[in-house]
Amino acid sequence: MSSQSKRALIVVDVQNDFCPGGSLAVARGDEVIEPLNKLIQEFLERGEPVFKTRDWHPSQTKHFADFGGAWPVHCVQNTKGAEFHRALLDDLHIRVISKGLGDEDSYSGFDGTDLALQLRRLGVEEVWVGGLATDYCVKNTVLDALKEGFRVKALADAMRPVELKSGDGARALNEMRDAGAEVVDHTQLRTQDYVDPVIEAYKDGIDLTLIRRNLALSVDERFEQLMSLQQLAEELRAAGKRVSG
Ligand code: VGL
Ligand code: ZN
Repeated sequence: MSSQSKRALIVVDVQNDFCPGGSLAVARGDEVIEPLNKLIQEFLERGEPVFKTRDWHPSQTKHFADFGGAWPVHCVQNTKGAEFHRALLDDLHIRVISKGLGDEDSYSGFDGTDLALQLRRLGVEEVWVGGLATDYCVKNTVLDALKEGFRVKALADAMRPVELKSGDGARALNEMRDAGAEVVDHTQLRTQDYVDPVIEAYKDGIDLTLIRRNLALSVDERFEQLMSLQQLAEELRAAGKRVSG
């Protein structure tokens, strides 16, 4: 049970420019949102870390065709195209990793970022990866995660390829598998069965749903609950004085 390793979810580049209507639109790219939202919610409910990476380019970079690179202008910092798709779940607990800040084609969420450091500090051993695009940023993020020593589940039904050449998506999945990633459909994963080792340690006689609900609260919501408890305590104390006095 508590032999289960600590996990994190990495949602790669689900940004407007990679979705239908964007400047580097991935066919059916928005279809990754539904499965990823489900996973985001499940991870957050259990207090497990969730990361979103974003392609975050300067307006002039050798990554773009205009300056010698391969790609149309996309995901320029602080533009609408660089924003996460509005249907993708947002939450205070989600950590955002910005990448592609320079002139290199840095496709991986680990390239030039502190993602590996953050994962290690959190004690994470296994990462689940999905998003856009299968044959570029997802693939490179998965390969780097393996190089960094993490176990990887590549969420095949929660990613879509650019496919400059047809077949690139399938080839990318094979590369990930050959490098040691477990390629899975998210529906195969029994995420609900996960048992948090901390909860497990206190298990006797506690209400797990209460703890899960509390883990999902924001700091503000927790503060509000604390204040109302304090108020209740004061009222009880005042009532006690009236009775004894
Ligand atoms: C990506 C091409 C260029 C990606 C980023 O997120 O997969 N692809 N920049
Ligand atoms: Zn890019």
